[in-house]
Amino acid sequence: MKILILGADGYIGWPLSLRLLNMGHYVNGIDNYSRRERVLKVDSNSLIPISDKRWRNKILPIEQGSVRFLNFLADYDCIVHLAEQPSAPYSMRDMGHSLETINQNVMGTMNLLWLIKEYCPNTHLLKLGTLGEFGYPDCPIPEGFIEDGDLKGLPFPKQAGSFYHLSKVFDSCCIEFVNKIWGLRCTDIMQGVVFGSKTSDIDTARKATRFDYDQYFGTVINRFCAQAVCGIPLTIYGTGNQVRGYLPLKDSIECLSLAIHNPPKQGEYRIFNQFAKIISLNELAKRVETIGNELGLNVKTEHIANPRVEIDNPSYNPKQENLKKLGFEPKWALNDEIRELLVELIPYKDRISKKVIQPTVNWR
Ligand code: USQ
Repeated sequence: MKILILGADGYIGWPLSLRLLNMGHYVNGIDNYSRRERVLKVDSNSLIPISDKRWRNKILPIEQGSVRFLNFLADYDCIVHLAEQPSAPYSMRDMGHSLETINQNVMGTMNLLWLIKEYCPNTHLLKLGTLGEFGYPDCPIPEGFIEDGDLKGLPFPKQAGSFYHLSKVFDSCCIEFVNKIWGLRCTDIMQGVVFGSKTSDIDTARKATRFDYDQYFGTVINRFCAQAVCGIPLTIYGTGNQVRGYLPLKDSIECLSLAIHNPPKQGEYRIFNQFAKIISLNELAKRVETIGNELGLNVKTEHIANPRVEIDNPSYNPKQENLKKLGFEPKWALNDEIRELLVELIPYKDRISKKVIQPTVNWR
């Protein structure tokens, strides 16, 4: 297959590119390196060092690409769109950062949808959304559409928890709309919180993917593990009863790869709820603490005032059928994943900047 990856330098884009290359596909990547720049701007850096120039081809930010320059899009079987600002706290920092997020994410998606219509209406668009688009309602969350009753077939309500999540909601609405009016074939991935640094394709230090732990770009398990290795109490926000769907990086790559190899039919818009384990923050923190202490670290936990506005919903229940039908099945144990990550991070502990860990962005 010929696959174009937008956001190919990122935490997920890079290992996905490696996987597809290893499978023998023709893979091209586009990235404007905005993630690298944003992390540096908040005085942090990838904890695991990553190489400087990983893509030989021309780096071309989507928003600078005009229709004239992008007619090569017609060559691809699949376009994977990962090129977005991915952080909820970053989007809640102030007006400028919320506008930057909405602008990059929504405009990038809009540009891309028009380009696909113009140049490659048969190409499969695989777009990364987020499970947080649905919020945390007190009922099972279907894969995008209400499954029974009078409202059957209508889109399941979206309840975003940040301007970042709102940008993804708007993306999804646009994709669903262009599917209806132009018949584009799209997969919209509602992905949970990804953690970890390893996939089977990352077999040398040169192939490492970035690993962030700062208050903006580090996801919670990655942050807890970094905090554990450098002796900072794990920062549990609020009660710690918040429940989320998590998946290790290796499952994220596996699922995206399944979606690429099993494209939707022409004119089909499908949604995948992509996660592997549903668990509360307190449970996660307890596991990191226990495993860290077994490894000789002195791990402590701390509940700090929640800077976000969040719901505790212990009955959180997103459904997952579409990926299972394609053969997805998590084959790991959370404790093993946490142990592997802690062991991997220990040698880098002196690279951790303690001043970028505590949250300073308040949702209120
Ligand atoms: N949290 C803590 N302590 C921390 C950091 C986070 O208790 O030090 C809590 C948060 O309050 C939240 C949970 O951990 O309840 C998850 O936070 P997160 O920062 O790991 O994840 P989130 O902001 O929801 O966003 C991440 C990715 C985003 C992706 C999303 C999937 O950054 O790109 O879309 O996970 S989901 O959460 O399902 O919407």
